[in-house]
Amino acid sequence: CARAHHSVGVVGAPFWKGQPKDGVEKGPDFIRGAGLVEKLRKQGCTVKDYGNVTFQDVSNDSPVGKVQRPQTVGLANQRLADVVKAIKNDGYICVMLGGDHSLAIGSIVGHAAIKKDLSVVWVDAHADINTPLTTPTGNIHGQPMSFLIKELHCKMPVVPGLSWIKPCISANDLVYIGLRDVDPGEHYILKSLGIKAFSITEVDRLGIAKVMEQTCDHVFSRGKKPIHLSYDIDAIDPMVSPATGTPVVGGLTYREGIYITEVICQTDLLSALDMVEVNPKQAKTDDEIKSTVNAAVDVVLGCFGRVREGSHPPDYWMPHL
Ligand code: Z70
Ligand code: MN
Ligand code: MN
Ligand code: MN
Repeated sequence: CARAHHSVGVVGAPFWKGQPKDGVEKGPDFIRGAGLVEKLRKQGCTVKDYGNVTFQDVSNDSPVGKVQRPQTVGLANQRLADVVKAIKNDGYICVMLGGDHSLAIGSIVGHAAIKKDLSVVWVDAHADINTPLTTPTGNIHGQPMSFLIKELHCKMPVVPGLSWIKPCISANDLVYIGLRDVDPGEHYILKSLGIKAFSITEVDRLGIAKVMEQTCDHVFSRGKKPIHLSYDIDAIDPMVSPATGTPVVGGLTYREGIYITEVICQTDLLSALDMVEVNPKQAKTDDEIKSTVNAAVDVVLGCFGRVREGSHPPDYWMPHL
């Protein structure tokens, strides 16, 4: 897979209003600024950069129950879903650079509109599956999966601005990796729907290689379907990726975080990737920005054939005497 050809469509989604901390809208430009597109091409990918999505502001977007900025987040995700649809229709693997994790709504809805029957692998410290009724914060970046899971539909209130979202993922087709900050309502949902979740404790118990074997077994058990990988940079330990809105100690090591992407790449089923929650403004130093952005870039590169053992093109010719 090291030199397998990948066609990659990159889109930036500079949006932060799914949570209260601005700065995460700078993610796409920082990740591009670190050379993402050039590095993907250097490892053999065909890349089209679709630029950044532009988002409209919605005035008078007052909370509905606890839910903050439902109209703004809803409209942004409708826009994003249309762009992701276009990228998939053009035949690319879609890479969405966030932005906060509420954007997974548009990314997954757009993806699912083109590829029926997806698996979702969600790498995150958080489960992001609070419903508008269980959310302790009201932040929609803590709720995206609740809008997307078919089995939760009956528990979802109608929220103006978000009522267009049609759930498109079965509870059986979702796997979590890296969880370590899960709210009571979320834990109840995971257990009652039997959602496959490898918390950081399972990573400790099994090791990341077994976790990925079992992740693949689970997502392949109902046939080979396209994979949507939704990768929150806060899954990785804040020693490595501190520039994020909600760092949680005791995360994945850099190596574990990258190993996940190498295994996903080898499945050859990756169809869309979200790289979200890089917030340069949350960094205390330039080195913290660098380390976080570098981890985000390496996650994307790992998804598209970068292998740490090194590689050479099939036509490599050894210099000789
Ligand atoms: C909490 C909530 C969250 C990311 C924080 C936190 C969710 N469970 N997600 N940071 N990326 O607000 O629902
Ligand atoms: Mn590959
Ligand atoms: Mn998240
Ligand atoms: Mn998170």
